[in-house]
This record gives sequence, C-alpha cells and structure tokens, in this order.
Amino acid sequence: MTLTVKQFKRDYKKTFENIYAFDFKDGSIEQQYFALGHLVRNYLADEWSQSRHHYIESKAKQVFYFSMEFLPGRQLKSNLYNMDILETVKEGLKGLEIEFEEVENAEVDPALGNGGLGRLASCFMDSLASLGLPGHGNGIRYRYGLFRQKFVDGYQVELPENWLRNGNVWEIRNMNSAVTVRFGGNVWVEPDGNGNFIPFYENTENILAVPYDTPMVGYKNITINNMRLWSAEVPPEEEEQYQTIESAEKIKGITEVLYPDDSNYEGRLLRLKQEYFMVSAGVQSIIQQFYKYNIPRHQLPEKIAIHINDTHPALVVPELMRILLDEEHLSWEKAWEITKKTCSYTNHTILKEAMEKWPVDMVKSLLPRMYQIIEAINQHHIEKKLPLYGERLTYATSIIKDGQINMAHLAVIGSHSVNGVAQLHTNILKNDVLHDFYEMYPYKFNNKTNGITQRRWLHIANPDLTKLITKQIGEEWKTNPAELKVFKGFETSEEVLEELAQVKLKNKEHLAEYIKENLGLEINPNALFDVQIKRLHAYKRQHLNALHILDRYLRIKENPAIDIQPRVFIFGAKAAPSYLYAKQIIKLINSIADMVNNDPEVGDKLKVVFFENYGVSLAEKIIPAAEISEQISLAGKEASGTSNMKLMLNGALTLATLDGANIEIRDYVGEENMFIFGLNIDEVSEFYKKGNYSSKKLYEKNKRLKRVLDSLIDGTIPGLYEEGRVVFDSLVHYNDEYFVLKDFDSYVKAHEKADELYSNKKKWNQKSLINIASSGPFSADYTIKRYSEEIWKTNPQKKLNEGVHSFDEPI
Ligand code: 26Q
Repeated sequence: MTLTVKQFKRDYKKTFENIYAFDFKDGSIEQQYFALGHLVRNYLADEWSQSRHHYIESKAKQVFYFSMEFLPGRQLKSNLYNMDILETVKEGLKGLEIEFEEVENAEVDPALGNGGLGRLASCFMDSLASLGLPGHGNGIRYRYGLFRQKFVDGYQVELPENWLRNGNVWEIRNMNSAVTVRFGGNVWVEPDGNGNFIPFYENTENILAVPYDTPMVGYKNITINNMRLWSAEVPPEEEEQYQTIESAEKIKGITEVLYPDDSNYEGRLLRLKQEYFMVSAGVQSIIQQFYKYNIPRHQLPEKIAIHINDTHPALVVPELMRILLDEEHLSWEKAWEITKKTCSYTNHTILKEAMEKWPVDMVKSLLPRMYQIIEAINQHHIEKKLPLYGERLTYATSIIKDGQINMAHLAVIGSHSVNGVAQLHTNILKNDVLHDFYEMYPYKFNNKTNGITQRRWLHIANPDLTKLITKQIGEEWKTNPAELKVFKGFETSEEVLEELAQVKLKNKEHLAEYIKENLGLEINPNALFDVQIKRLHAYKRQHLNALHILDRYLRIKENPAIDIQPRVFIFGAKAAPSYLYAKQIIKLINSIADMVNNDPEVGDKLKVVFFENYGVSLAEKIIPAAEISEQISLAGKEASGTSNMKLMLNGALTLATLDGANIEIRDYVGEENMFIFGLNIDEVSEFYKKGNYSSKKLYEKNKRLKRVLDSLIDGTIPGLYEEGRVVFDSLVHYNDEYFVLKDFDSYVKAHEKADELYSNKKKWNQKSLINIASSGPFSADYTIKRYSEEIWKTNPQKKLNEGVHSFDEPI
C-alpha cells in the first residue's frame, strides 16, 4: 500500500487516542504496540475484504490447510514488510520518538505449535499469500500455547504460556460463522422413505465452535488469505444447562491448551476431542462457504482442496463423508469419490511411537457417527481390495486392527495424494513405513521437500545480509529466489567476502550483547558460533553434541595452553514435559555449560549457551549469527528438518549426517561446502538387520570416547546427579539406540575440519557465500508452487497478483 510518513503519524496518534483516550506519549510500550497493530489491521481490512469478495466472485479453487499447529511468530514487522510500509512506519515512529524495535518486542509470539510441523504450516501461509494463491489455514485457537520454558538449577520447568494476556490485535472473532460440533450420545440411521438414510442423534454434547480469523498478508501484493482458528464455547441455547462454572469450563477446556508432545503419541481423550472439534468445525464452515459458489455438489473437488497436515486432522475423511451422506444425501460411491478427490495428506514422521492410533472404544463412545463411517470405509476397502490384492496386503492396510484405528491408514485411503517432506523421507515411506500402501496405490505417493519463507528468515531477520545481496545482484532474487544463485559470482571478490564477514560479525556482536543482557554471560564475538536449535529428542542427538563439547573441555584441561579454535556452542530446545530422558539431557548440557563457562582455565576457548524458551522469536535472533549448523540426527530419523535451511540461507555451514533434507542441501551446495559425517541410512539398516551393533565394545576400545563417557559418571561435572549416569547407561549399557557412540569419531573429525577451515577466513567466507547462494531452491514458494500444481490444482489469482513472482525452477 502507499502511505506517507506524515499520514502515518496522523493516523497513529488518532488511533491511539481512540483506543485509550489519552496521548500516545503517556502509553506503555504494550499500549503503543497494541495501537500500532490495530492501525495496521485497519489498513489491511479493506484489502482483506476485497480478497474475500474476489475469491467468491471468481469462484477460484480454495485450499484449506488443516493443521493442529501453527507457529506464525510475531506478525507486526512481517505484516508491515509484506505491505511494503515498514520503512515508512519506522520513520514515522522515530518522528514520534518511539523506538520501533521496542514496540516490535512488545508483541507476544504465539506459540501455537510444537516445532517443525507448525512452523512449516506458517511458512506455507506466507508463501500462499505471497504467490496470490487462495489458501487458508484451519486450526485451533489454544488459550495457552506451548509451555514457557525456564531452567531452575539446570532443570527444565514448564510455565503456562498465556499468550493472550494483552489481547491479540490480529484476530477477529467471527461469531456469525460459528458452527456446532456434536460429541457422544447415541446415533442411529433410519430410512426416510425417499431412499435416503437419516441419522438420529440423542443425548449428544453440543459445543459451539467460534472462529477467530487472522489475515495472512502476501508480499507486496494485495492477496490476503485467512488463518481460521477455532475456539470452544457453550452454545447460547444451552447456557442454562451448563449452570455450573465447572461444566462450562469443561467445554472451554477443549481448546484450553496445546499438547506439548511432538514425537510421542498418547491416546488421550481430550486430544481426540480437540482433533474432531477442529476438523468438524473446519469442514462444516468450508461446506457453508461452498454454498456461496452456487454450483453443483459434485463439483466440490474442483473448488475445494483440503490438506491434512500429518494424521492429526485425518478425521476430515469421515467428517466430509458424514456431511455428504447425512446432510447432502449423496450415495456412498459419490460421496467417497468426492472425499478422495478433495483430500490430500502429508506425513511428517516415521518414528513408530509417534504414529496415531485411537482405541476403537474411545472413538465409538466419543464420536459414534465417525466410528460408523470409519467402519464402513474400512469395510468397503477390504471388500474392494481382497479380490485384487489378496489377504496379506488387504489386511495389512486395514484401518481397524487389534481394537485400534490407525489414522495414517485412514488418511492414505481417504486421500488422492500422500507425500513425504524430503526425498529420503518419501523413499522411506514408499519402501518401508507405508510400503503396503505403495504397492496398492503407487500413483498417490509423491515427494514435496519442505521449504522456508525467505521473507521472515532472511529479508526481515537479517537485513544487513539482505542489503549486501541486493547491492550485488539487484532486487529480483526477492521475488524469484532461484536468482540467489547469481550471488555465487562473487565467490572470488575479496571485497564482497569481506563485507559478508562484517555482516556476520555484526550479527554475532548483536547476539553476544543479547546473551550478556539475558544470561549474564560474556562471549567473544570472534569465536566460532556453533548452533543446534530444535526440539530435544534422542534421535536428534543433542547428547552427541554434548559429548563433543566434553571432549574439547577435557582436552583443554589436559593442556590449558592448547591452540584450539575458540567456539561458542549454542543450544535452544524444549523437551516434552513427559519425556524424562530428553529433560535429563537438558540438565546434562546445562551442567556442562555451568562447568565450562565458569572455569577460568577455559576462558574464551569454549563457551556453552543454552537459551531458555526457544521459539520463533529467538530463532530470528540466533540464526543470522550462526556459523555452524548442527543437523546431526541419526540417518533415517529426521523427516526433513527446516532449521537446516534457515541456517544455510544465513550463511552457516552445515555439519550434518545424510538425513532428511540435508541430502538435498548437499546436492545443491556440494559436499565440499559442508561437513558430512556419520553412518548413512544403508549402514544403519545393515546394523538393524544384522543386530550386530555393540556400543559397549566401542566404549571399551576407544580411549578418547571412554574418557568422555567416564566424565559423565566420575564426578567431573559439578551439579549433575543421576542424569550423567542415565545418559551413560543408555549409551553404554542399553546399546545406544541412536548410534551416538558409533558416530562419535567421525563427528569429532568433522569438527576438526571445521576448525581448520575457519583458520582460513577467506575460504570459510567463500563457502559461506556459496551456501547462501545455493539456498534459493529451499524457498517455500517453490514448495507451495509444487503442492499447488501437483496436488491441489489451484491457480494464482492473476488479478490479485500482477506477476510479482516469477517462477524459474531452480537449477
Ligand atoms: C500427536 C498426537 C498427540 C499429541 C501430539 C501429537 C504430535 C504433535 C506434533 C505429533 C507430532 C508433532 C510434530 C511433528 C513434527 O514437528 N515433525 C517435524 O515436521 C517437520 C516439518 O515437516 C520436519 O521438518 C521434521 O523433520 C519433523 O520432525
């Protein structure tokens, strides 16, 4: 939009006074933020409503991305940037003597997700709007987000995250679009005499689903999509029934809090309630919107695509069937065809313990109609496949087995497309996890390697690097990320390399200041910044990182005069509250940090920083300052990873196993521009097959490794209690499930190579530059373009998006 500084200042003063009835100068920083957000939303309102009308008039196909999690991050700056008024607003605020950076930090970062999956959903929202594609989010407005993490004596403590404490300027409560979701009771089906079957319900619990809509603003174009988050309330007509506060609380409890587990599934009734609540509200509201198009029902798949983000929303399949059968009175065959054509599913994990399976009894009593339909879907599946594929394959793909409903099976059978999130991961789905389905429906399987939005993760998070790139190669790369490769041409320019080094140093100084202020720890900005930021999980092997740090520490202690490249190891990680081992690893790393950071003999050579409460906002501070990106999961376990892409884009060199999207990173950047180590997936499989891995033998044979491991249990690390012993035992006595000891040597070697390279600044900077220049292909814009063309079959709205983005496919 166009806006002058003068106009903005006038608008801001007026908006503030309208809200608070006093002068903005007397407002708190939160109030100043709130007023600014409010004004920005008003600026948006016009275009938002235009986008909506345009979509209805053009009858364009709409995508609905169903996800139990979204991690949008702070929205003020990103909205201003995408609206192309960030600089104007900054200048205007300066004129009013308000510091933009302070106002920006007053926004609460909505943590409505656990990690990768939720952040991916939000990157996708950004790309959809920026490409002018009609794609919307559908999720839950959790009253409390992912817990706030604190460390007390090095232990993780979880506090409630009341993200709505100051209100939320970006959302609009849309009572007129509320729908009712039914739970429990009895249901039976009777013929109505006209050949239709009508379901009857009794004693159901009815919940009101109220949508809160948040605008998703596209980059420099006027497409504004919608992220619709549902909140549970007591239906007004039933308020008398829920006279007690407790019973009303129970209803609101459905959307009270996000489940903090990202890799361990527990069959909790409340979680199932959340899933159906979000799914039913979302599907109902889509069907209502579809009516506005005024076209025949069988054309639904031509106008609507529903995407199932992991199995959590897989009940979309039976819910859509329910509406088509019970409310639209379609035949089973017709309804099934429409459902399959409408739905598509992404798998994000291959860990067995994360696979969703719900007990039949639970589904039967909480969602009786869903159960009937799932049973019928399964019945049809078996009847159809038995003659074609025989008993083994047919029953192996059954949705219901051993009293449990397998949600992945439901999602695959009910969708026309199934995708993994990196090439290796998709291959594992095809060859292993979903192999039986791949035999049956090879045409459904496809890969969509994850991507990230370069707007938030580079343009906004790292403005100096953005400027440097633009100075050299012009603006085009901002809307056509493949153009980033032009930056490679400066690989030999001493001047550009030096500027790049200066940008990195400045970002590191910035982070060092933040660390000083928030952790009271002094770090040397000239040390090598080594970063591992992601959820804490044994398969991600933060403890391998910890063993390497211990090894360095012991070497320094052995020879305090040792000539070693100074390093700062940076961690950010939350552990699921019920995941004891992960919490013990946090305590271990914190204890190592305490020991190392307070040892005068160590000095600058080694520092360990473990940030509390890692999330999107912290990531934006850490990533621009990173030099080594730790992507060290056991090969075959990390579906894709996305911090690997963000760190690469900001010039960090990747130190990685050949897992997830690290493989594609290698393909683009070249092996010589990263540090690869460890077992590959074939070697891991070989060990699994032969069962001949013995971690104990490695412990006994490898002196260096033994010294490190012994330090966990011999009192070297102060403040550590049983945690050292627990980690030691799992690695030495319980045969090291994730091959940490096996990969230790090659991991240490990779780090030695990194140190060596770092001593040649020019070479390091060259590789850093090549990494930045090779990261274009990981733009979520490409990922979304592929989803859109190959799965959803949606078109950009030309009228809305006058060729802002061009689409040269990378390489
Ligand atoms: C399931 C049932 C009950 C409660 C919680 C859950 C649950 C919630 C979240 C299960 C899994 C998750 C999140 C998974 C996730 O974030 N996976 C990551 O997805 C990224 C985006 O595709 C990948 O890059 C990562 O590799 C993958 O780990």
